[in-house]
Amino acid sequence: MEMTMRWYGSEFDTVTLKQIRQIRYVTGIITTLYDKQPGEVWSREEIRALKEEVEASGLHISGIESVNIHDDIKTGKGNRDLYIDNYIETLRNLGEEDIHMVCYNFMPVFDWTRTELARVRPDGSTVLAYTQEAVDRLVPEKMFESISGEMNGTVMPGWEPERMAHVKELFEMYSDIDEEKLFGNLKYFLERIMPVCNEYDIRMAIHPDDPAWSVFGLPRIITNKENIQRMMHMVDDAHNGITFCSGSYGTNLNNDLPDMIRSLKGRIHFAHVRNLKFNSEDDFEEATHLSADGNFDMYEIVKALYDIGFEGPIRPDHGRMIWDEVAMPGYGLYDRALGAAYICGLWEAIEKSER
Ligand SMILES: [Mn+2]
Repeated sequence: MEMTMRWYGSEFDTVTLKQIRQIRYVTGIITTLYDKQPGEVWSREEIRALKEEVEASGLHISGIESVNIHDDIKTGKGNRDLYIDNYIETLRNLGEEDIHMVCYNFMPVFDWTRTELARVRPDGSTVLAYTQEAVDRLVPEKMFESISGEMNGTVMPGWEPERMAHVKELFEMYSDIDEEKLFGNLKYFLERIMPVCNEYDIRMAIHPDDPAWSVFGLPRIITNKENIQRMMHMVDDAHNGITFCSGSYGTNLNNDLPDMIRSLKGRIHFAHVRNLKFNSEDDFEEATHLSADGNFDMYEIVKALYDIGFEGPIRPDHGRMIWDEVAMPGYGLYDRALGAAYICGLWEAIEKSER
């Protein structure tokens, strides 16, 4: 594995490449062209400029999170083919620039969903949290308003104000889309992009739905082992793989995370490792990475990745906000650096005990 950190670009991130380099555990950067809208082509020049900036800091790009998918592709409507053509061109340009891993998601309307971005824990740190009760109380169109006040002046991925201004229309677009149709549209998209992925060895890594169940009546398909197996079999190519995000699959306590990892050998191209603490079945908060602080056995998760011979990038996922840092919720420097150190410590211990 390679330890990496997500970085949103110097224009958008409060964390600098210089700071990330000094974590030392981290050698790779997961990044994106953050101001690109879904459906837009990423030019080679833009990709190269980003790459050069990262490399000038002594790091390198280990993958892209994300190249977002236009809603016409997810719904199979309107200009789907045009947007897939654009996506293919972006993949080709990434391949030409020697970038071989792309994370994306196929979630309708909302990317990840949380109901609080700054829940205060007993130690005074703040974390992202979710309660089903709060979601059930909300009108979907007000979702953005309800959380935007806690974004610390940052733009959060998947919650871009431009997109959220059209939430009502987006819901209408998805009104006749059920799980079967969404699976069909994902298959259509994957079949069209696989040739370019094979040509340039680009590993596509779909991010699970977060939380791993339907919210606001919208269909969600990347939620459990059975559905991922279905997705991988329907387009049976090693380049069609997944991002194993413990914090997203883990929202459903029925998901056995180490077992899922073992069953996906060869198809996990990227891993997000993080812990969650459940206060009840539908009230959870993002804990520290430490096993003892949450519900997951982080040793077993990292061990499963080690056992399947995982060689891709891992990143610590959302961290708490600690030490008075002001940053994009979940994406401060300090707690993610602690997370990276913790995961690397587990990895070293496993590696040495297996020798
Ligand atoms: Mn994730």
